[in-house]
Amino acid sequence: MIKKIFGEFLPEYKMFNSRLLISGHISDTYLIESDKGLFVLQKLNHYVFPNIPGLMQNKVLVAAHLAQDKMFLHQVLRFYPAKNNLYYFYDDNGNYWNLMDHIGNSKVLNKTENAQQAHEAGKAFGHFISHLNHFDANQLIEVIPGFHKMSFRFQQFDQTLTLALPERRKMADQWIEQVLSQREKMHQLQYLHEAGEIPLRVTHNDTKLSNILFDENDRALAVIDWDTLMPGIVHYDFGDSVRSICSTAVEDETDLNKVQFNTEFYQNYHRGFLSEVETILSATEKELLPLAAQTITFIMGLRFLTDFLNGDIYYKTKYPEHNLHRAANQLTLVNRMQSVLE
Ligand code: GN1
Ligand code: MG
Repeated sequence: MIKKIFGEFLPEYKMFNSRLLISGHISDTYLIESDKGLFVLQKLNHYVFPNIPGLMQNKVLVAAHLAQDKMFLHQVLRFYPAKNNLYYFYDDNGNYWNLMDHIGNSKVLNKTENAQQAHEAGKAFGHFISHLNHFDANQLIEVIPGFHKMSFRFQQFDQTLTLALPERRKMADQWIEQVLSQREKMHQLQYLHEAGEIPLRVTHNDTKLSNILFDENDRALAVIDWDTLMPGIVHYDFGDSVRSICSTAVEDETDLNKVQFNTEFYQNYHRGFLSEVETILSATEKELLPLAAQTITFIMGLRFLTDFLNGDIYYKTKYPEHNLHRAANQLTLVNRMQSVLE
Protein backbone atom coordinates (compact mmCIF):
# COMPACT_ATOMS: atom_id res chain seq x y z
CA MET A 1 0.00 0.00 0.00
CA ILE A 2 2.62 2.55 1.09
CA LYS A 3 4.85 1.37 -1.75
CA LYS A 4 2.13 2.00 -4.27
CA ILE A 5 1.49 5.50 -2.90
CA PHE A 6 5.18 6.35 -2.92
CA GLY A 7 5.31 5.16 -6.55
CA GLU A 8 2.65 7.72 -7.40
CA PHE A 9 5.15 10.42 -6.52
CA LEU A 10 8.54 9.04 -7.48
CA PRO A 11 7.90 6.06 -9.76
CA GLU A 12 11.54 5.68 -10.74
CA TYR A 13 12.70 5.31 -7.11
CA LYS A 14 12.74 1.98 -5.32
CA MET A 15 11.22 1.84 -1.88
CA PHE A 16 12.92 -0.61 0.52
CA ASN A 17 11.12 0.02 3.71
CA SER A 18 8.58 2.23 5.46
CA ARG A 19 7.61 2.82 9.05
CA LEU A 20 5.13 4.98 10.92
CA LEU A 21 7.10 7.99 12.07
CA ILE A 22 4.59 10.16 13.82
CA SER A 23 1.06 9.45 14.67
CA GLY A 24 -0.28 12.91 15.52
CA HIS A 25 -3.74 13.55 16.88
CA ILE A 26 -4.87 14.08 13.33
CA SER A 27 -2.60 12.77 10.55
CA ASP A 28 -0.21 9.83 10.04
CA THR A 29 3.34 10.28 8.80
CA TYR A 30 5.62 7.58 7.39
CA LEU A 31 9.36 7.50 6.88
CA ILE A 32 10.27 5.98 3.52
CA GLU A 33 13.64 4.37 2.81
CA SER A 34 14.45 4.26 -0.87
CA ASP A 35 17.43 3.64 -3.11
CA LYS A 36 17.81 7.40 -3.40
CA GLY A 37 17.47 8.35 0.24
CA LEU A 38 14.82 9.06 2.83
CA PHE A 39 11.46 10.71 2.35
CA VAL A 40 8.48 11.60 4.48
CA LEU A 41 5.06 10.53 3.29
CA GLN A 42 2.08 12.02 5.04
CA LYS A 43 -1.53 10.96 4.99
CA LEU A 44 -3.84 13.91 5.50
CA ASN A 45 -7.08 13.62 7.34
CA HIS A 46 -9.73 15.08 5.07
CA TYR A 47 -12.42 15.09 7.74
CA VAL A 48 -10.33 17.61 9.63
CA PHE A 49 -9.00 19.44 6.58
CA PRO A 50 -11.91 19.98 4.23
CA ASN A 51 -9.86 21.57 1.41
CA ILE A 52 -6.70 19.57 0.86
CA PRO A 53 -5.85 21.08 -2.54
CA GLY A 54 -5.96 24.49 -0.83
CA LEU A 55 -3.90 23.25 2.11
CA MET A 56 -1.21 21.90 -0.23
CA GLN A 57 -1.21 25.12 -2.17
CA ASN A 58 -0.58 27.03 1.08
CA LYS A 59 2.39 24.82 1.91
CA VAL A 60 3.89 25.00 -1.58
CA LEU A 61 3.52 28.79 -1.78
CA VAL A 62 5.19 29.28 1.60
CA ALA A 63 7.97 26.83 0.71
CA ALA A 64 8.67 28.77 -2.51
CA HIS A 65 8.75 32.04 -0.60
CA LEU A 66 11.14 30.80 2.07
CA ALA A 67 13.37 28.91 -0.37
CA GLN A 68 14.23 32.12 -2.22
CA ASP A 69 14.90 34.03 1.03
CA LYS A 70 18.68 34.01 1.47
CA MET A 71 18.37 35.22 5.06
CA PHE A 72 16.11 32.38 6.14
CA LEU A 73 18.34 30.13 8.20
CA HIS A 74 16.35 26.93 8.52
CA GLN A 75 15.76 24.12 6.11
CA VAL A 76 12.65 24.60 4.05
CA LEU A 77 10.27 21.70 3.50
CA ARG A 78 10.34 20.46 -0.09
CA PHE A 79 7.23 18.88 -1.53
CA TYR A 80 7.10 16.55 -4.53
CA PRO A 81 4.39 16.63 -7.16
CA ALA A 82 2.71 13.31 -7.93
CA LYS A 83 2.37 11.77 -11.41
CA ASN A 84 -0.91 13.64 -11.68
CA ASN A 85 1.10 16.91 -11.49
CA LEU A 86 -0.61 17.84 -8.26
CA TYR A 87 1.13 18.02 -4.89
CA TYR A 88 -1.19 15.39 -3.48
CA PHE A 89 -2.43 11.98 -4.43
CA TYR A 90 -5.97 10.88 -3.72
CA ASP A 91 -6.16 7.11 -3.16
CA ASP A 92 -8.99 4.61 -3.67
CA ASN A 93 -9.86 4.70 0.03
CA GLY A 94 -10.49 8.41 -0.05
CA ASN A 95 -7.22 9.42 1.63
CA TYR A 96 -4.96 12.25 0.54
CA TRP A 97 -1.18 11.89 0.57
CA ASN A 98 1.78 14.22 0.15
CA LEU A 99 5.50 13.58 -0.05
CA MET A 100 8.42 15.64 1.16
CA ASP A 101 12.15 15.38 1.75
CA HIS A 102 13.34 13.95 5.02
CA ILE A 103 15.52 16.28 7.08
CA GLY A 104 18.41 14.18 8.29
CA ASN A 105 20.53 14.24 11.48
CA SER A 106 17.63 15.64 13.38
CA LYS A 107 15.70 14.87 16.52
CA VAL A 108 12.37 15.83 17.99
CA LEU A 109 11.91 16.90 21.60
CA ASN A 110 8.64 16.10 23.28
CA LYS A 111 9.48 17.97 26.46
CA THR A 112 11.78 20.91 27.08
CA GLU A 113 14.83 19.76 29.01
CA ASN A 114 16.54 23.09 29.69
CA ALA A 115 16.24 26.85 29.27
CA GLN A 116 18.57 26.87 26.28
CA GLN A 117 16.15 24.66 24.34
CA ALA A 118 13.28 27.00 25.24
CA HIS A 119 15.31 29.97 23.98
CA GLU A 120 16.19 28.19 20.75
CA ALA A 121 12.56 27.20 20.18
CA GLY A 122 11.51 30.84 20.64
CA LYS A 123 14.06 31.91 18.06
CA ALA A 124 12.93 29.21 15.64
CA PHE A 125 9.25 30.13 15.68
CA GLY A 126 10.06 33.85 15.75
CA HIS A 127 12.35 33.41 12.74
CA PHE A 128 9.61 31.60 10.86
CA ILE A 129 7.05 34.36 11.47
CA SER A 130 9.47 37.18 10.75
CA HIS A 131 10.47 35.72 7.39
CA LEU A 132 6.85 35.52 6.38
CA ASN A 133 6.29 39.15 7.30
CA HIS A 134 6.29 40.20 3.65
CA PHE A 135 4.24 37.29 2.43
CA ASP A 136 0.70 38.43 1.73
CA ALA A 137 -1.52 36.43 4.09
CA ASN A 138 -4.44 36.80 1.68
CA GLN A 139 -2.72 34.41 -0.70
CA LEU A 140 -3.42 31.61 1.74
CA ILE A 141 -6.73 29.90 2.31
CA GLU A 142 -8.09 29.45 5.81
CA VAL A 143 -7.39 25.73 6.10
CA ILE A 144 -9.75 25.20 9.00
CA PRO A 145 -12.13 28.14 9.20
CA GLY A 146 -12.19 29.64 12.69
CA PHE A 147 -9.37 27.36 13.86
CA HIS A 148 -8.24 29.60 16.73
CA LYS A 149 -11.32 31.79 16.88
CA MET A 150 -12.63 31.74 20.41
CA SER A 151 -16.27 32.53 19.59
CA PHE A 152 -16.33 29.63 17.12
CA ARG A 153 -14.86 27.21 19.67
CA PHE A 154 -17.38 28.37 22.28
CA GLN A 155 -20.19 27.95 19.79
CA GLN A 156 -19.12 24.32 19.31
CA PHE A 157 -18.81 23.90 23.07
CA ASP A 158 -22.21 25.43 23.84
CA GLN A 159 -23.90 23.23 21.28
CA THR A 160 -22.14 20.12 22.54
CA LEU A 161 -23.03 20.89 26.12
CA THR A 162 -26.74 20.69 25.37
CA LEU A 163 -26.32 17.30 23.68
CA ALA A 164 -23.71 15.65 25.89
CA LEU A 165 -24.43 12.42 27.73
CA PRO A 166 -25.27 13.26 31.36
CA GLU A 167 -22.57 10.90 32.58
CA ARG A 168 -19.80 12.61 30.61
CA ARG A 169 -21.14 16.00 31.55
CA LYS A 170 -21.00 15.12 35.22
CA MET A 171 -17.43 13.88 34.96
CA ALA A 172 -16.41 17.14 33.32
CA ASP A 173 -18.32 19.40 35.69
CA GLN A 174 -15.37 21.22 37.24
CA TRP A 175 -13.83 22.01 33.87
CA ILE A 176 -17.12 23.11 32.33
CA GLU A 177 -17.45 25.60 35.16
CA GLN A 178 -13.94 26.87 34.61
CA VAL A 179 -14.35 27.49 30.88
CA LEU A 180 -17.65 29.28 31.45
CA SER A 181 -16.15 31.54 34.11
CA GLN A 182 -13.20 32.52 31.89
CA ARG A 183 -15.29 33.06 28.78
CA GLU A 184 -15.11 36.86 28.57
CA LYS A 185 -11.42 37.18 29.25
CA MET A 186 -10.52 34.58 26.66
CA HIS A 187 -12.30 36.54 23.93
CA GLN A 188 -10.15 39.64 24.39
CA LEU A 189 -7.59 38.85 21.70
CA GLN A 190 -10.29 38.08 19.18
CA TYR A 191 -12.07 41.36 19.90
CA LEU A 192 -8.85 43.37 19.62
CA HIS A 193 -8.08 41.67 16.32
CA GLU A 194 -11.57 42.39 15.03
CA ALA A 195 -11.21 46.01 16.12
CA GLY A 196 -8.10 46.31 13.96
CA GLU A 197 -5.64 46.50 16.87
CA ILE A 198 -3.84 43.28 15.94
CA PRO A 199 -2.80 42.70 12.31
CA LEU A 200 -3.24 39.57 10.26
CA ARG A 201 -0.03 37.67 9.46
CA VAL A 202 0.96 34.30 8.15
CA THR A 203 1.04 31.96 11.11
CA HIS A 204 1.94 28.32 11.59
CA ASN A 205 -0.83 27.53 14.08
CA ASP A 206 0.62 24.35 15.53
CA THR A 207 3.80 25.61 17.16
CA LYS A 208 4.35 22.85 19.67
CA LEU A 209 7.89 21.88 20.61
CA SER A 210 7.75 18.65 18.62
CA ASN A 211 7.18 20.65 15.45
CA ILE A 212 10.80 21.82 15.51
CA LEU A 213 13.61 19.56 14.34
CA PHE A 214 16.78 20.02 16.38
CA ASP A 215 20.34 18.95 15.66
CA GLU A 216 22.47 17.06 18.17
CA ASN A 217 23.60 20.35 19.75
CA ASP A 218 20.00 21.49 20.26
CA ARG A 219 20.12 24.00 17.42
CA ALA A 220 16.90 24.32 15.47
CA LEU A 221 17.14 22.89 11.95
CA ALA A 222 13.62 23.31 10.71
CA VAL A 223 10.05 24.12 11.60
CA ILE A 224 7.86 21.28 10.36
CA ASP A 225 4.17 20.31 10.08
CA TRP A 226 2.90 23.09 7.87
CA ASP A 227 -0.64 21.79 7.51
CA THR A 228 -2.19 24.56 9.53
CA LEU A 229 -0.31 27.42 7.86
CA MET A 230 -2.89 30.13 7.26
CA PRO A 231 -3.67 33.74 8.04
CA GLY A 232 -3.66 34.37 11.78
CA ILE A 233 -2.28 36.62 14.50
CA VAL A 234 1.15 36.30 16.10
CA HIS A 235 -0.51 35.40 19.39
CA TYR A 236 -1.67 32.07 18.06
CA ASP A 237 1.88 30.93 17.47
CA PHE A 238 3.40 32.45 20.58
CA GLY A 239 0.64 31.08 22.80
CA ASP A 240 0.61 27.61 21.33
CA SER A 241 4.31 27.16 21.87
CA VAL A 242 4.30 28.48 25.41
CA ARG A 243 1.67 25.91 26.36
CA SER A 244 3.86 23.04 25.22
CA ILE A 245 7.34 24.44 25.82
CA CYS A 246 6.86 25.97 29.25
CA SER A 247 4.81 23.26 30.89
CA THR A 248 6.57 20.86 33.21
CA ALA A 249 4.36 18.01 31.98
CA VAL A 250 3.21 16.57 28.67
CA GLU A 251 -0.24 17.43 27.40
CA ASP A 252 -1.93 14.30 28.73
CA GLU A 253 -0.22 14.02 32.10
CA THR A 254 -2.98 13.01 34.52
CA ASP A 255 -1.25 13.98 37.76
CA LEU A 256 -2.16 17.65 37.81
CA ASN A 257 0.40 18.40 40.52
CA LYS A 258 3.02 17.74 37.90
CA VAL A 259 1.51 20.35 35.60
CA GLN A 260 3.37 23.50 36.49
CA PHE A 261 4.31 26.58 34.52
CA ASN A 262 8.07 26.90 34.19
CA THR A 263 8.82 30.63 34.48
CA GLU A 264 12.46 30.27 33.52
CA PHE A 265 11.51 28.46 30.31
CA TYR A 266 8.91 31.13 29.61
CA GLN A 267 11.39 33.97 29.99
CA ASN A 268 13.83 32.22 27.71
CA TYR A 269 11.22 31.36 25.13
CA HIS A 270 9.95 34.94 25.18
CA ARG A 271 13.46 36.37 24.84
CA GLY A 272 14.32 34.05 21.95
CA PHE A 273 11.06 34.80 20.16
CA LEU A 274 11.39 38.56 20.59
CA SER A 275 14.99 38.56 19.37
CA GLU A 276 13.56 37.58 15.97
CA VAL A 277 10.34 39.61 15.85
CA GLU A 278 11.25 42.68 17.93
CA THR A 279 11.26 45.02 14.93
CA ILE A 280 8.22 43.66 13.12
CA LEU A 281 5.71 43.52 15.97
CA SER A 282 3.79 46.55 17.18
CA ALA A 283 3.85 47.58 20.83
CA THR A 284 0.29 46.26 21.21
CA GLU A 285 1.22 42.90 19.75
CA LYS A 286 4.11 42.59 22.20
CA GLU A 287 2.09 43.66 25.22
CA LEU A 288 -0.48 40.98 24.54
CA LEU A 289 1.93 38.05 24.38
CA PRO A 290 1.34 36.98 28.02
CA LEU A 291 -2.41 36.98 27.42
CA ALA A 292 -1.80 34.93 24.27
CA ALA A 293 -0.15 32.18 26.30
CA GLN A 294 -3.24 31.89 28.48
CA THR A 295 -5.69 32.21 25.60
CA ILE A 296 -4.21 29.52 23.38
CA THR A 297 -3.67 27.12 26.26
CA PHE A 298 -7.29 27.74 27.16
CA ILE A 299 -8.57 27.15 23.63
CA MET A 300 -6.84 23.74 23.60
CA GLY A 301 -8.46 22.88 26.91
CA LEU A 302 -11.81 24.00 25.54
CA ARG A 303 -11.40 21.91 22.37
CA PHE A 304 -10.38 18.78 24.29
CA LEU A 305 -13.29 19.27 26.66
CA THR A 306 -15.72 19.73 23.77
CA ASP A 307 -14.44 16.58 22.12
CA PHE A 308 -14.83 14.63 25.36
CA LEU A 309 -18.42 15.82 25.71
CA ASN A 310 -18.97 14.98 22.09
CA GLY A 311 -17.88 11.36 22.48
CA ASP A 312 -14.30 11.72 21.12
CA ILE A 313 -14.95 12.32 17.47
CA TYR A 314 -12.08 14.66 16.59
CA TYR A 315 -8.82 13.77 18.37
CA LYS A 316 -7.45 10.27 18.44
CA THR A 317 -7.78 8.87 21.96
CA LYS A 318 -6.22 5.87 23.70
CA TYR A 319 -8.77 5.45 26.50
CA PRO A 320 -12.24 6.86 27.30
CA GLU A 321 -11.18 9.75 29.56
CA HIS A 322 -8.18 10.74 27.45
CA ASN A 323 -9.70 13.97 26.16
CA LEU A 324 -11.01 14.87 29.61
CA HIS A 325 -7.53 14.42 31.05
CA ARG A 326 -6.02 16.57 28.31
CA ALA A 327 -8.62 19.25 29.01
CA ALA A 328 -7.95 19.15 32.75
CA ASN A 329 -4.23 19.38 32.07
CA GLN A 330 -4.51 22.40 29.79
CA LEU A 331 -7.02 24.25 31.96
CA THR A 332 -4.84 23.66 35.00
CA LEU A 333 -1.92 25.12 33.09
CA VAL A 334 -4.01 28.21 32.31
CA ASN A 335 -4.54 28.72 36.04
CA ARG A 336 -0.85 28.24 36.83
CA MET A 337 0.04 30.80 34.15
CA GLN A 338 -2.31 33.37 35.59
CA SER A 339 -0.33 33.94 38.74
CA VAL A 340 2.89 34.46 36.77
CA LEU A 341 1.72 36.32 33.69
CA GLU A 342 -0.63 38.90 35.19
C1 GN1 B 1 -3.55 18.58 16.81
O1 GN1 B 1 -2.34 16.40 15.02
P1 GN1 B 1 -1.45 17.31 15.76
O2 GN1 B 1 -0.97 16.68 17.04
O3 GN1 B 1 -0.33 17.87 14.91
C2 GN1 B 1 -4.32 19.86 16.52
C3 GN1 B 1 -3.67 21.05 17.19
C4 GN1 B 1 -3.51 20.77 18.68
C5 GN1 B 1 -2.77 19.48 18.88
C6 GN1 B 1 -2.76 19.14 20.35
C7 GN1 B 1 -5.50 20.31 12.97
O4 GN1 B 1 -2.30 18.61 16.18
O5 GN1 B 1 -4.48 22.19 17.03
O6 GN1 B 1 -2.79 21.80 19.27
O7 GN1 B 1 -3.40 18.40 18.19
N1 GN1 B 1 -4.39 20.07 15.08
C8 GN1 B 1 -5.56 20.20 14.45
O8 GN1 B 1 -1.69 18.32 20.64
O9 GN1 B 1 -6.62 20.23 15.04
MG1 MG C 1 -0.13 19.36 13.56
